[in-house]
Amino acid sequence: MRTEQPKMIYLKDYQVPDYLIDETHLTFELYEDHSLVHAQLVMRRNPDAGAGLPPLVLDGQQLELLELKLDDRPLGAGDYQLSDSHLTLQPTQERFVIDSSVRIHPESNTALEGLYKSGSMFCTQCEAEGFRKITYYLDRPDVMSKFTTTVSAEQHAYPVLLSNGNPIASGVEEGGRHWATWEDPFKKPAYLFALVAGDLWCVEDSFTTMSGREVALRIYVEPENIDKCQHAMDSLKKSMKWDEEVYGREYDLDIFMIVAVNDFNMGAMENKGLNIFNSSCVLAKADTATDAAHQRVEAVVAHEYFHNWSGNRVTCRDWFQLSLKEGFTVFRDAEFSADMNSRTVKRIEDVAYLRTHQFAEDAGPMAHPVRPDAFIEISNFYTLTVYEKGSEVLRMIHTLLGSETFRKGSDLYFERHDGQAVTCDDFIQAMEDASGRDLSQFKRWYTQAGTPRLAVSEAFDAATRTYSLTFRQSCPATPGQNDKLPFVIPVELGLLDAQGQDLPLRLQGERAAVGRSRVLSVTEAEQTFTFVDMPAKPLPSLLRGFSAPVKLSFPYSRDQLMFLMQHDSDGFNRWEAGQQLSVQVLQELIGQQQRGETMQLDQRLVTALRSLLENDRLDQAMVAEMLSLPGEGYLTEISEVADVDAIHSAREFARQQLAEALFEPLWQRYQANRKLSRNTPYVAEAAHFARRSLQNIALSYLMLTERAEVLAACLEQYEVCDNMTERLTALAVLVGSNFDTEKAEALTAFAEHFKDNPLVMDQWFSVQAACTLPGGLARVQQLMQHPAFTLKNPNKVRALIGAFAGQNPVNFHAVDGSGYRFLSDQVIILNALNPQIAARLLAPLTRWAKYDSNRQGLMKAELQRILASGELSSDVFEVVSKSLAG
Ligand code: B3K
Ligand code: ZN
Repeated sequence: MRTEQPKMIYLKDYQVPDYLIDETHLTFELYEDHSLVHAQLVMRRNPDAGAGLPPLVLDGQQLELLELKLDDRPLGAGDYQLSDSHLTLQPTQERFVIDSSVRIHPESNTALEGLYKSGSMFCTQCEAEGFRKITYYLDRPDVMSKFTTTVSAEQHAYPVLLSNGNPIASGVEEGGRHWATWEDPFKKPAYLFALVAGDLWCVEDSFTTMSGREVALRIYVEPENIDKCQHAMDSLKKSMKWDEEVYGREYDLDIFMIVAVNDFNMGAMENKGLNIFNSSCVLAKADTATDAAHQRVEAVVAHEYFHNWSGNRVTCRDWFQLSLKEGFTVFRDAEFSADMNSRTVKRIEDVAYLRTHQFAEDAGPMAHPVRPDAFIEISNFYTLTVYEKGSEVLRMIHTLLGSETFRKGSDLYFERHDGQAVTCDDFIQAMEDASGRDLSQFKRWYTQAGTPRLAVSEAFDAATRTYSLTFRQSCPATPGQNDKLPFVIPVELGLLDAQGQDLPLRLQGERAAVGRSRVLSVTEAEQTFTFVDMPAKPLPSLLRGFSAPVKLSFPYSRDQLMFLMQHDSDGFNRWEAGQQLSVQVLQELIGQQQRGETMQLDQRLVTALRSLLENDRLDQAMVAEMLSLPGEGYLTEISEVADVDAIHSAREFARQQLAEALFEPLWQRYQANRKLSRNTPYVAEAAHFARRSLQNIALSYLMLTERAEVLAACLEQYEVCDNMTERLTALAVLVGSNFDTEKAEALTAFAEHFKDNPLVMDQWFSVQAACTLPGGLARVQQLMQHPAFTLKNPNKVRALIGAFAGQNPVNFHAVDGSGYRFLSDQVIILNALNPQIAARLLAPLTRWAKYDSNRQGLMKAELQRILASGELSSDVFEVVSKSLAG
């Protein structure tokens, strides 16, 4: 907990470090009730920082200084100054060596930052500023050093001792202890440091790189999980190959290790040569992990591996540049997943996520540019904007330049900056140099927050056979930014004729048509593009593949949307047309509900979905995506003032009506797919994901009819299956149903069967937390008493409290404010235990501006209560204070 007032840090204040650390030699002595860290830092004055010898200010928090030497000379208390966060001393020469010894307490570190214990193992998490909780250091990413690390621990309890790089020596000591030394030949910033000590088993494999080097691959887990590593290992090998083929990037050490830990604040961490993962992002096996979990493991393994180049070999100069590595790496992993699975389905999932969650963040009090210009606590800026919008920015560059030129740009970037800590400007410069294009206007995507709106209108002139599209862009004000300049918005589009064929696209002034789907760059506040040779008025298909992260509007009629659903050559836009149709229909129901009228479902939606279900030539995953109505979160995001209850009942009404009207085709598709699933062993591949996704969405509709044969099928699926995807869906739909006896039995049986598997128990908590039946808060409070629940484990907090606040709007937003009060109670407790998790859990309360004035008042009162609750971490303080100011 801080004792100094949290202060804002600004990008404009960046200065190069006064000193550099060429070598870092660390020795850890790990014990049960404390640990000792000895650090030898070989330092020199930074030649780029000016003349003279300013004081050396090292970062350090929660460290007990035992000994300090400068060039082997012990320093006494008068030779340095210590504060809560810094150690300051005066060097006397350009080059010098600092030796320090500190005592730390990993055994009581519940913040899970720095060195801590997860179960019986020691592990680390240093990004962004955790290394300063391990030793006194220049804890900033532009100080890159060569590390050697020696770890010593009791041998029986900690047979495995790991750190970055290659193992170079090991031995045993007297008294049952042993040690190992690791050397990392690559310079790295401290945030990439890692250490692990534990009783771990490992799965081994190897990969031969494109230049013929053999790399040992190891995944370390607790012994009971050794059977759940194969999928991650396969994913790792695919990632290594893909990065060679698509980006020409080869792995650079002789060994690559992944360690799975149960207590972890995020998904995973790309420490050089020693990735540390939340076990939820490594372990996957048919009977315990769903299809979604398998895909997540594949994506996160790839993401962390790709960081070896985009993040580690070339890193960030300062934390404002975070999206340099994160946006780029998310873009890389998204393309990898698209290549490994269904490209269109991956895009649909990512866009649905972006529009629901990132758009909401970008419209709220924590809105910030992809490259923020100020922060109080950097941990709060590992956001959807930095990651997901950052990835969209990279995708737009890729779209504008084309993949070949983009690759030239990335080659130039890696070559030019290998071993350096750089900025987003350096990245753009490489893209400009490789392409010869001027991206200066494009760079506004890095500096202006908020989601741009793009309103499109059309005009057709039969006499001149011309068709014009006019684009008007605008961007709402965000905290600290009122007036925005126009963005460069790449709009991929096609024009459909009456048969649904893409017409050749020739713009006025062009000699010939340029393809049938093309990218226009919208760069002005208002801009018109005129197409010639248009025999009749076409129907536009706009923003194909979601070519820019904007809110596009065009006055489509429902019939036009149905036409696009059937005919658009762009798969993403077929889905998008279905979403827009559903949104129109649902908004009509919401209006009827609010006016107290009887709800009437537009039968065109039934017709459109029926034709999808009856067409067995369509990709089943696409059919499943198109059957999924826009979520309550998305309907909230696009509302001016979200009426939580009307949104919920309108959507449930529509689902119920669809289930009854489409019972026959749903039942047929369900039975056919279920039969195949029953007779096919589980395979984690796209075609199988597709079959199960259609089967499972069909089941979720069918259960709404409460017919006996469906209940029997659901119970049979629950009991007779070899995989968690079928079992968990059956459980989830039972939980959401009114079959109370069957529900209770299934929940009990499930918990009994999986009580020793924490990741499966997380899923058990989540399906109950997300259940929208009345009484949600009471159920969650009851579950918090369950022996498998603990506030100390971030996965449990997310599975139960996070799922309740984030995925159960009708219960969380209960009009008496009980959901808000519950959440803030948990935030106040977690503020002391784990500030990063506490600050993240708060997100739903920061969205108060979306709701009616009664709810706004209740939400703000809870934020006030948190603010007044005592000494706040900088993490929670920043989110709460900005939310109240907004
Ligand atoms: N780079 C890590 C983020 C860790 C942040 C901790 N506050 C995970 C990732 O993006 O790969
Ligand atoms: Zn990352």
